[in-house]
Amino acid sequence: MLALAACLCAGHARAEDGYELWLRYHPLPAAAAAAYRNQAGQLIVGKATSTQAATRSELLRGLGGLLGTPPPLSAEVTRDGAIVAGTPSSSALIASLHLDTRDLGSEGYLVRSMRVNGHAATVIAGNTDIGVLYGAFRFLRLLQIGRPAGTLDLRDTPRMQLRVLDHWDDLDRHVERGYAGQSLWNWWTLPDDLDPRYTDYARANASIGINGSVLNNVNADPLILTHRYLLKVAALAGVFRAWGIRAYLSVPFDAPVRLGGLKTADPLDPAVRGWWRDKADEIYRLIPDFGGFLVKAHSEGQSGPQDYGRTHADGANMLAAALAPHGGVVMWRAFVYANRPGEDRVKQAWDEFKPLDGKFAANVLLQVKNGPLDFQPREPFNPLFGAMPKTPLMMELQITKEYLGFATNLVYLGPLFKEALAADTMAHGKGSTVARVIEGRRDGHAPSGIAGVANTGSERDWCGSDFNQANWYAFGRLAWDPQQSARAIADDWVRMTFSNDPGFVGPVVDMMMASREAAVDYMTPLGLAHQMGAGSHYGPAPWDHSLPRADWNPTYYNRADARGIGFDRTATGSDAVAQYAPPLARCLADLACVPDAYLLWFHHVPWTYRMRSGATLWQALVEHYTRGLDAVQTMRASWRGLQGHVDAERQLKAAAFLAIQQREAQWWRDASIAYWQSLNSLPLPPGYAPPAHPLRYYESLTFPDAPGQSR
Ligand code: BDP
Repeated sequence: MLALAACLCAGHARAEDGYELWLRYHPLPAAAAAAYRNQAGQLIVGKATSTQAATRSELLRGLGGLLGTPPPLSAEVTRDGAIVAGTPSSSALIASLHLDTRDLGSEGYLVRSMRVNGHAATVIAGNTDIGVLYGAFRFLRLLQIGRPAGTLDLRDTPRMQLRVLDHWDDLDRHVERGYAGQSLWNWWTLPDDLDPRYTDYARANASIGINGSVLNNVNADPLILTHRYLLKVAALAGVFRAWGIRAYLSVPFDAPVRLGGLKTADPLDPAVRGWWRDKADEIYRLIPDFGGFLVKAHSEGQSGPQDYGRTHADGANMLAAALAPHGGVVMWRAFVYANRPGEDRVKQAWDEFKPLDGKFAANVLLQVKNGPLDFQPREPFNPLFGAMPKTPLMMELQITKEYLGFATNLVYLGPLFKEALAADTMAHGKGSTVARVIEGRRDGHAPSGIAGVANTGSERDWCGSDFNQANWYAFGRLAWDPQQSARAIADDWVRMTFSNDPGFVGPVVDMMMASREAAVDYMTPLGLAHQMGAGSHYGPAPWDHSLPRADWNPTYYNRADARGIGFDRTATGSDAVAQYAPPLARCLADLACVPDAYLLWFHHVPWTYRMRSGATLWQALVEHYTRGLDAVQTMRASWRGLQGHVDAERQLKAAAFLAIQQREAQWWRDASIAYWQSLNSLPLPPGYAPPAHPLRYYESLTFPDAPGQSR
C-alpha cells in the first residue's frame, strides 16, 4: 500500500492507457492555469445545433480539465476574459462584431483577442458551426502545448476539401492491414448500441480537421449495401454529424449482380444504372449528408467496368450520376495492376488512367497512392500526379504500417507524408509539387482531397501503440495544411500526448524525426522496395518468390544476382522513368543525377558500383542496414533515459516495443545481408558484424499468424 502511494505521488505516476489520445486535457501547471483562467472567465457559446452543442461540450471539457474548473456559461459578456464562440448567423453577439470572415470559407475559423461590450475577450468565429468547432479545438491546443496566455490573432482554412480516413474494416470486424485489434465498428450491435467510443473517434478526427470516414474495406462486401446495414451506417453517420464528419462507403462494382440479382454490372446497362440510382436514393433517404462511394475496381480480384468491356471512366461516371443529385462524390482508386501481366507493375496505373484524363464526371476524384507501388517505406511519388491536369486527383496515404513493421515499430510517418506532398512533379515547371496538384488550385479543380488508410482499432490506445497515434494526428494536420512541417506537428503531438517538459519534448521529437529514415535504412535502403515477407508483409524475405504472381514477390523487385541488384526502369529496362515529366525523367534515368535514395528503384547496378561517397554499392548497403539498426538502438537508449518524465504504463509499453523493434531491425539487417552475400559472395566491409545466423535460418522463419492479412 505504501509502495503504491509512493508511486502515485511520483509526479507522473497517473497510469494512462492512451485512450485519451492527444485530447487529454490534464491540468496545466499552476502558473499557466492562472494566466489562462483570466482569459477564460466566462463562456458564451450556443447549443442550438448539434455542432454548437459539441463545441460547447468540448470547450467545457477542455477548459475544465486544463484549468481545473470550466468557465461559467453566460449569455452576455459581463466581465473581462470571456470566450465568445459562434457564427455571424447563429450569434447576434458575433454578428455585432462585424468580423471579416469572407476568406474563411465553409470550414475556416479565426481566433482573436478583441474587446466585446467593453471587455477583453477571445472570439472564436467562422462562417459555419463546424468552422467554429475547428477554432475551438485550435484554441484548446494552444493551452495544451503550453503557449503562454496573451493576445491572439489566428485565421486558418483547410487547403483541401475532403480529408478522409479509409477504414479497411470488414463487416466481421477483421481489419485488413490492421494492427490495433478489431474494427471500431461493432456492426452486430449497431444501430441500437451507440458505443461512446464512436463519439470519441469523431472528436479526435474533428480536432485535426478530418471530415470524412470511409467505414468499410476497399475489398468490399456487398452486404454493406443492404438496408439492414445501411441502418447501421446511418446510426454511425448520426454520431459523426455533429463533429463535421461524413460517412462514405466502399462498394463492390459488381454489387448489382451479387446483391441486386441482375445479370450484369455493365455500367452502360440501363437496369444497372437504375439499380445504383435507386440504391443512392435509398442511402440519402437514410443519410442526407452521405459523402459518397470509394471504389476499388479491376484490382487484386475485384470486379470492374472492364469485365463488361467498359473503361474506368464509364464505371466511375455511372456511379457519379447516381450520387450527383444528392451532392455525393465517387473516389475511384487508381491502384490497379491486374490488366497487363508482364508489364512492370509500377507502370500500370499510369498506362491505364492517363489516357482517361478529362473523361471523368465532375464529382469523381481519382484516388492515387502516394507512390506507384504500394505504401513502401520509401517510394518516388506516383507519376500520375501532374500527369492528369483535367482530373481531380486525391492522394491516398497509409497511416497503418503494413510495410513498416506493424504497430510495434516506432516509425513517425510525418516525414514520409511530407516527402510525398513536397515532391516536385516538374509537370508544369519547377514548384508544381504534389501538394499543389492535389490542392487543385493550379488546375482550378473542385473538389480536392486526401485520404489516409486508418490505423485505428478496438485496442484501448486506438492505434496499437501510443506513438502510432502520432501518425493519425500528422495525417489530419497535413491534410488540413500540407505546408506544415513534420517536426512542428510532432512537437505539438508530443506536448499534447505526453508532456510540455522541454527535457522530454526535444529528445522525443528528435527520436520521432529520425525514425522513418531508420526504418528505410534497416528495411529497404537505397531505393529497394517490397522486400517484406510475401502476403503478410512482416519481416525480411528478399529471397522469396513463392507467390503465384511474379509481382507479389520480393525477387521481382530486387532483381539481384551474382553481378548486381536493382530494377532497371530506364529506357534499357521497363522505362517506367518515362512516365515522369521530361526534366525529372532525365535526372532519374541518369546515374550521375538520380538521388541515392532512389538508385535501386530506377537502376540495376553491379555490386561494385561506385557511389558518390566513394564506397561501393555493396559497402553502402551494409552501411545503411547497420546505420538503421544503430538508430533504433539510439532511440531505445534515448527513451530509456526519459524514464520518469511520463507515466510508467506508457513508458514501459513504448520501451517494450522498442526492444521488439531493435530485434526486428537486427533481423532485417542480418537476413538481408546474408541473402545478398549468398548471391554476390562478397566479404563484409571491415568492422561490420556478420549476420547472427546462416541464411537458411532466416529463410525458415514463417509467420502464418501475422496479423492483418488480407483474405
Ligand atoms: C495493399 C494491401 C492490400 C490492399 C491493397 C489495396 O496489401 O491488403 O487491399 O493494398 O490498397 O497494400 O487495395
